[in-house]
Amino acid sequence: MSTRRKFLFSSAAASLATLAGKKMFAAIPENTIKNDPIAISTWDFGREANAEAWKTLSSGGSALDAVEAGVKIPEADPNNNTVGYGGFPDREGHVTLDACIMDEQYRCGSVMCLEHIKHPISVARLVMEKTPHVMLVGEGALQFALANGFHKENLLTPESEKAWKEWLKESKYEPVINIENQQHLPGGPYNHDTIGMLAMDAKGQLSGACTTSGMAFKMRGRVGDSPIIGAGLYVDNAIGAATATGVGEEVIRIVGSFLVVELMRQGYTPKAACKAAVERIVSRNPAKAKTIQVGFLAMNKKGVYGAYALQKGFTYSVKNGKEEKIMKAESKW
Ligand code: SD4
Repeated sequence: MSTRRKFLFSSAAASLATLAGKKMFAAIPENTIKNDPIAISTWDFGREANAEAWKTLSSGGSALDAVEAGVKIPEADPNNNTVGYGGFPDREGHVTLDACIMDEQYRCGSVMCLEHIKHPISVARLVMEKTPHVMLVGEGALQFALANGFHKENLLTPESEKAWKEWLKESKYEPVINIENQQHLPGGPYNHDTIGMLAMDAKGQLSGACTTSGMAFKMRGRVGDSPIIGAGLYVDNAIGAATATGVGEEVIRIVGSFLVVELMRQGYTPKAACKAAVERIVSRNPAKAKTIQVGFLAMNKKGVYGAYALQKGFTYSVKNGKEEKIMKAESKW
């Protein structure tokens, strides 16, 4: 190619890139911190989980170990009514837990509708590491956990049981927007929600974990997005990672976390990708989208992160070598 042709070619390419950039990234300020490692988690209670993950990340440990250790904090917290021990039960009084984990090699593991085990995330990790499978559910997941040294525990705390019995009086089954940040619900000063955590370690490797007791007082056997790879969590070490919180059915319908990662692959910033996924939910059923909450949280391979939700009130927690903070996500409404 002649020098002049080369010049014209590269100018045209640059203009196109600028145009594409304008279209995709316009007016979306990004929260950018580029010093690895980093842990980000859904909701304000992600702060304690991030702090635990940070012990691993700051000592040169892997993102996989960090996310597992991190989400075990809310799993063990009896005052957190939407994750692990102390989680609100299903409508028949059973606490059933869902969790999944994914690492930088596209390895993943998941448990669904697991009862009596306080740390479903660790069982999910064992499914990933010890079996040729991705998912184990219900009785089979419990059997696998018990065979691998986990112990049966009663996960229904007196507070959760009281809340369930209160709920039974009306048996109103309806997701409540931002239930996780409402202060006056039974069971504690804050009624929290699913934790999804994404981390990048000192080697720049990404991993993620997601764990929940699901929607409060759900139908027996109901499973949401959280333990479904691609819906509640997805990690592509070449591109980035994403996780979701809120009404799982709407996240599953659009394969939300995978969608966010694929949009980042196309060049969207994490926040723009989360926003586009939220818009996808709105486009499917605008009337319904107004009545529910869904939030996405994402991080790309450079440690740039962002979030977006349907409704106001979605918060997320960030921890890196420089700072620890809780952010308010922007929202559609
Ligand atoms: C689910 N996404 O089971 C989870 C739970 C949740 O607000 O985040 N609820 O659908």
